[in-house]
Amino acid sequence: MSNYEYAKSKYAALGVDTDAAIAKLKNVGVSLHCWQGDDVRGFDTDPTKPLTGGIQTTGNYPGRARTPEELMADIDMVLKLCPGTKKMNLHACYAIFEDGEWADRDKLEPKHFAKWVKFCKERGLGCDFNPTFFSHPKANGLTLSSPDEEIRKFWIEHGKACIRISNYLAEELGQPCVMNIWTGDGFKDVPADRMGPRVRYKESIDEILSEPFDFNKVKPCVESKVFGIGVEAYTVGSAEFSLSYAAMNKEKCIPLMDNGHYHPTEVVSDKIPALLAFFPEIALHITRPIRWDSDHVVLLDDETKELCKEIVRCGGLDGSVKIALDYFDASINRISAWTVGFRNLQKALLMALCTPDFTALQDAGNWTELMVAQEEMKTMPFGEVWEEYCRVCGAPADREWFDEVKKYEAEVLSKR
Ligand code: RNT
Ligand code: ZN
Repeated sequence: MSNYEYAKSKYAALGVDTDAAIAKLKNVGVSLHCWQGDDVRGFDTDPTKPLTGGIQTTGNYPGRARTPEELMADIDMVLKLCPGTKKMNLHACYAIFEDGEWADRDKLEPKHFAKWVKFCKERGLGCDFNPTFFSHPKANGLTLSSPDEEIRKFWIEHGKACIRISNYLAEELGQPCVMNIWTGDGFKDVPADRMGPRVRYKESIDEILSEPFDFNKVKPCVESKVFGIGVEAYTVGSAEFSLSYAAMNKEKCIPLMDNGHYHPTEVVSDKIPALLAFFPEIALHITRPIRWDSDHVVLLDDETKELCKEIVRCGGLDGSVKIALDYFDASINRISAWTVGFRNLQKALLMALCTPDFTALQDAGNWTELMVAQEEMKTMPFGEVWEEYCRVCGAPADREWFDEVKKYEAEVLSKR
């Protein structure tokens, strides 16, 4: 009996079909964020200028991708090292200009993403998209909530351009494009007017979403955040603001929760069924918050497992939960950061799929046995199932992929 056969029989005794779990997860699309590879720089602004607009990367590990070619080569490594179905996730600042051409954010067109479409088509990937409301001369203060009409209009035009680009991505790649609106709009210290920016933000999103689109193809989201670097006192797109916006505009917009964007003891795992009781679709950014940072590499920690348990338990793998990664670490090998996070999310999803449904124990009020059963799941031979999943997906197992990263670092990254 192989190790996997043994593990399979242990799970089967609990009523879990590990082959079915593997087959199910294999086809679940997870968005891979392009921005881990270059510290959220993109290609449309001066790379020597610091990031602005409520996010920041720290660290200067060598090997940052500086061009579309370098970023695509790095993404190819990650695609190879990770099991499962991937979808690309791009930001508008990753527009690729040709022949010395350049377009400002309000003038971006689908053609500026033609090379990404080619990249995705060649690899059979769908693509999600994000307008970039940061790291730009017009993003030094408020953007969509700005009291300066010229600035606010500029960013509305950017949002509309991004709807058109998202539509292009969806049509070209034959998969819906999740388009996430996040701004770092907010204030470092106690504001005089909390209402004005929120009313303007609401009107701006209304204007962006007035751009015609098919909600079956383009899936606009609004992402909330409780704080950002330099905007510690007040964010315009707070949890209540964003959730209310999505609730009032269900026919054209879905809520996005980033689990790094809440108070430290709040957990997004619990919010998944809360939102799914009202929304047919929700979107997630999976990340790891530590103290004041919201964007550390995803680990196989308790909350990642609980998030995945809720996604699975709530039927989210059938498309109602749009799953994306969102983190960036510039202090370690970036390919490794990407791979560790993606593989951990896959592990947590597979673990959830290999967990029996204990609802009957809960409904019978059998709390003693529920605790025993849930605790005993923690020492099941999951590693064997994970290894089988990697094998079925044609991806390297644990302890096999990191050598490839080291080789790539020596041969490619260290020469940049
Ligand atoms: C920032 C938000 C946002 C960004 C990306 C780059 O706190 O989480 O989603 O990380 O859009
Ligand atoms: Zn996010």
